[in-house]
Amino acid sequence: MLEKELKAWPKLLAYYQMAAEELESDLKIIDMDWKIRLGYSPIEHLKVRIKSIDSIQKKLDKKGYSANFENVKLHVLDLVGARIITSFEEDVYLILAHLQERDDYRILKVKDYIVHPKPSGYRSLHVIAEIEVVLHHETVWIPIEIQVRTLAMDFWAATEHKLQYKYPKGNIPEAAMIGLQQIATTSQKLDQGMSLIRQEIIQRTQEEEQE
Ligand code: 0O2
Repeated sequence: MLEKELKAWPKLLAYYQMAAEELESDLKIIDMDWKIRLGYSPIEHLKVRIKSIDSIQKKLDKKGYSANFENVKLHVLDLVGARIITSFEEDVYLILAHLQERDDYRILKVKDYIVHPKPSGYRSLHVIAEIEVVLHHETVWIPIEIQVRTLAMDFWAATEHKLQYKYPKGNIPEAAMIGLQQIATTSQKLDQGMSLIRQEIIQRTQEEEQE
């Protein structure tokens, strides 16, 4: 049903495609700029995707909306999504600060599941925004979602996501849920440990430079 409607709406889909191109190119440019200027980029790697029709349908079903264009526009704000992976937790917030400074992004909402992890143990920073796409005769703002997280957070999320296929949500045995929460805590400790080591190295290097 939704597939049929979306196929009949190529202009809107084209806007989302353009937004995905713009987003990917912006993020790659930021990454290059950081590397050239500072010798270090907070972006370890990144991926931009357009949500599959199946996935859009599932999201609408989950939220109780019927499958039509209007509901997609209003309620599926992650149709264009980027996932940025960083090495360190501090880098997540460097990326957020950069996005907040830009005029071609309008930040609508920030969901900080790092400070407030989900009950499952999921940690990540979600930035819901609009990206400016400049066309020949008009400028359009398209909704996007950028998920920013460390390698450790991503390891947990990607692996847990795979397990959900084996045990669709709600059916995960309690022991497995507790196990996943414990591993999430371990991944948090990994992040904290790495950040501590990094701070010590930076401090030592600064002290040596002053000597
Ligand atoms: P996909 O394939 O990753 O896109 P929203 O649906 O965004 O309007 P909601 O449901 O509150 O509102 O969204 P939330 O929880 O802020 O963000 C949903 C996305 O976060 C999911 O996207 C996942 O990518 C990720 N996520 C949230 N909770 C978990 C979790 O417990 N485990 C894992 N592995 N990922 C999680 P989608 O749309 O489900 O799928």
